[in-house]
Amino acid sequence: MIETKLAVKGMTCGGCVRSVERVLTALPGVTRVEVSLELASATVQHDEARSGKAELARAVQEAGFEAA
Ligand code: 9UX
Repeated sequence: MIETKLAVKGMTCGGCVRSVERVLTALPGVTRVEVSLELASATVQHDEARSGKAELARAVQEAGFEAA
């Protein structure tokens, strides 16, 4: 289990935060998600053998946001 912090650009309201939380929480091996509008970030605890950093970023991008 590791913790990854992604920079997420493009979130402008609480609905965006919930969207990002939802797509990250849905990934296999994700056990904790904290998304901050103010910090433009998503902090995720995950089993990297099931979902790695690239999968996290891709899920956020597919939801319509920039992630790095
Ligand atoms: Mo808020 Mo985000 O109405 O795409 S959900 S701006």
